[in-house]
Amino acid sequence: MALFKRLFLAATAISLLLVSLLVKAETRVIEVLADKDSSYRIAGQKNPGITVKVGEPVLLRITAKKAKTMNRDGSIHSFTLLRAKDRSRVEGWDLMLKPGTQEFQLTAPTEPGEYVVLCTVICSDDHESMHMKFTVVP
Ligand SMILES: [Cu+2]
Repeated sequence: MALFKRLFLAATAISLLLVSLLVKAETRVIEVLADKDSSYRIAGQKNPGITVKVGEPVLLRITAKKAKTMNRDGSIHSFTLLRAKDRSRVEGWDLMLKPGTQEFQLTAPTEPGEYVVLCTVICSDDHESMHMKFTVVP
């Protein structure tokens, strides 16, 4: 009986590991640069924007470079997602950025539509212009 239990636990552990590896392999990686001139950049995009599927798992890899000013806690930019229609924040998508590269494992919003990414850190005189389009498709 004890052996059965141990085998069962081992099998459960292995299958959980396999499932998590599969999920990881499927996760799309989105790389963003939060740049020193208070703008978001995405390699290969002139007019940067992000499109995701409803509920899609995404890994955001954000590199932040300091502009002129920063928050007291050391955050130099943020990556904050708002619904375009009412400017309300999307839970779990208010990411404070420290200098360097950080990764965030997130799930796309469950509601399709237009969203806005913006920076909530007063990072320079151009801070107000630090935003980009974010679209959630069904
Ligand atoms: Cu900023």
